[in-house]
Order: sequence, then structure tokens, then C-alpha cells
Amino acid sequence: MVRTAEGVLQGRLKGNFKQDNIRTTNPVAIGDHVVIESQSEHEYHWIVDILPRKNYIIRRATNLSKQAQIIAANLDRALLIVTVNYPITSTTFIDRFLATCEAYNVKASIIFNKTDRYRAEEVDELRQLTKIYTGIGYQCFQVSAKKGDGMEQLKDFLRQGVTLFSGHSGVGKSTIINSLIPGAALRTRAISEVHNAGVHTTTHSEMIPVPYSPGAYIIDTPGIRGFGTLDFEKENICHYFPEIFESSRECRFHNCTHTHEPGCAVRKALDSGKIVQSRFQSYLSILREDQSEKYRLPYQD
Ligand SMILES: Nc1nc2c(ncn2[C@@H]2O[C@H](COP(=O)(O)OP(=O)(O)OP(=O)(O)O)[C@@H](O)[C@H]2O)c(=O)[nH]1
Ligand SMILES: [Mg+2]
Ligand SMILES: [Zn+2]
Repeated sequence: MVRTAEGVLQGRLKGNFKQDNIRTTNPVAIGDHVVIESQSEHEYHWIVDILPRKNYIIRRATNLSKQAQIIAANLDRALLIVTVNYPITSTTFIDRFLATCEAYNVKASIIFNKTDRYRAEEVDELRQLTKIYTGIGYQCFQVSAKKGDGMEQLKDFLRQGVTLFSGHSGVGKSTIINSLIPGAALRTRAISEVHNAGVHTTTHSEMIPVPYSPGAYIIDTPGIRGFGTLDFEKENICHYFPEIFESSRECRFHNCTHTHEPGCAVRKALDSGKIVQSRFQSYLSILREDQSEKYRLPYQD
């Protein structure tokens, strides 16, 4: 679908498109700006060109796959929707998403949803996670789309530009959008109680205009299970973890990988608790994946 001044039109790709020299499963991504060629004999229009992207979020489509999937392009911000439980979102997953946003210059924030469902220990975890990520500089929202808690603040946050909603299936991406924009009428579905996981209710990404703020859009996307990072240079990985990067300036060696080198300021900061263990583990998981295809860790944990 292509949104134009005249409304939403059907578009079909004409020709082979490849941008930024990457192999992707989707040559045209949601959020792309395209050139269409009108024609009278068909209901659809040809997409004849894709304009250069301001930025994009990309992940490895499946474990061990060489192919990449562009989740969305031309974003002003990305929101990762997280639930402590129902379903569980791991810190590895959160950190891989955030690191990718850093790598591709997209400002990222986190929404913790379903606060109405949390038991005492889950509320504790929610507090801990919020403390970790706000401490690093990521804005965190705590909301209950069901009860409406925290939604006003979120509404304000979405007033400008294009915002991506991403996260596991079943965390409530579509429910949050429906609650913010009643006319969106996105399909939602209960997660499986047996597997505590979503069932991929949203199957296509959709760009929804924000009615209370002309020119603003929200992109709803299908849930993703894992987040494989893509082609990070070993030396650069720590640049995508702001607090690790900050400490790494004091490392004895400028090319320190923070794994075994003497005089490593990152490991020192880890010992003193300035860097959180789970963040460092996520850093290592990307580093190891990058170093050896053979030992690549599964990333849907
Ligand atoms: N208790 C509670 N349930 C919620 C909340 N938000 C969403 N849900 C429920 O969670 C289930 C999944 O919500 P969806 O909005 O379909 O989740 P999604 O993230 O869009 O899932 P996919 O489209 O598969 O990626 C639905 O049954 C919602 O009613 C909330 O704040 N509290
Ligand atoms: Mg959905
Ligand atoms: Zn170091």
C-alpha cells in the first residue's frame, strides 16, 4: 500500500531494488518513500523507485540466516514494547534491539505494558528494568493498555514524526495503538496461556496516521521472536551500548574487547556495579556471534 496526497493506493514493485548493498527479504519496507507510476489499465500502480532511506531498523530474519529483514524505514523513533511476563521479554532481546537502534541512528525508548497483570515479584523486576534502562538514558513508559494507565504521557510522546512499535508477539502493540487511536481497529488476540506467548495476530505492518496530530504516524508490526544483529564490526559493538562505551574510554588498550585484556575499565565498572551484568552479557552475546558463526547463540532466549 502506498499513501499519497490522493489517498492510499495499491502498489507493486517494478524491477529489482537493492539499497545500501544489503540482501533483504523485503526490498521495499514499511516507511519507505517511493515513486509510483500511475496507469489506467490496472487497479494498482507500479513502484518504480525507492528513495534513499534516512535510517532503518534491520534484523537477521531467522537464526543462522544470512538474509536480513528491514523492519521499517525513515523513523523518528522506535518503541520497543516489553512485558515482564505474559509473555516474557528477555534482556538479551531488549539489548539487541536497542543496540541495533544505536547502530542505525534511531532513537529508542521502551514501553513496559500490562502493568495491571504483574504480581509482586514482577513489579520488582519492572522497577529494576526501568531503573537500568532509564539510567542508561532510554526513556521508559509503564502502561496498561487495558486499564488506560500511563497512556496520556504516551499519547504526547507520539505527536511528532514516525514511530515504530516493535516487540514480541502478544505484548500488546496493537492493543496500545487501538487504545490511543480508537479508529485504528487493529486486530488483537489473547496470548496462549499454555505457552505464555503470542500467536502472531498482526501479520502485516501498517502505518497509521495519528488523528490528533496531523503528519504523525505509528507503525504497527508483526511480533518478532528473536533479534539477530547484523554485521557489526567487533570493535564497534561496544559503541552501541552507551554505558559500556562510556567506560571503555578508560581501557588501557583502545581496541580492548573487554573480555580478557589487562587494564580493562569496562570489567572494572562491571565489578563495581556501574555496568549491569545483563547488559554486559548481551554485549558478549553479540560479540561471540560476530566472532564465530559456528558458536552463534540462539537469540530468542
Ligand atoms: N492484562 C492486559 N492485557 C493486555 C494489555 N495490553 C494487551 N493485552 C492483551 O494481550 C493480548 C495480545 O495483544 P495484541 O495487541 O494482540 O499483541 P501484539 O503485540 O499486537 O501481538 P502480535 O500482533 O502478534 O505481534 C490481547 O489479548 C490483549 O487484550 C494490558 O495492558 N493488560
Ligand atoms: Mg499486533
Ligand atoms: Zn576494556
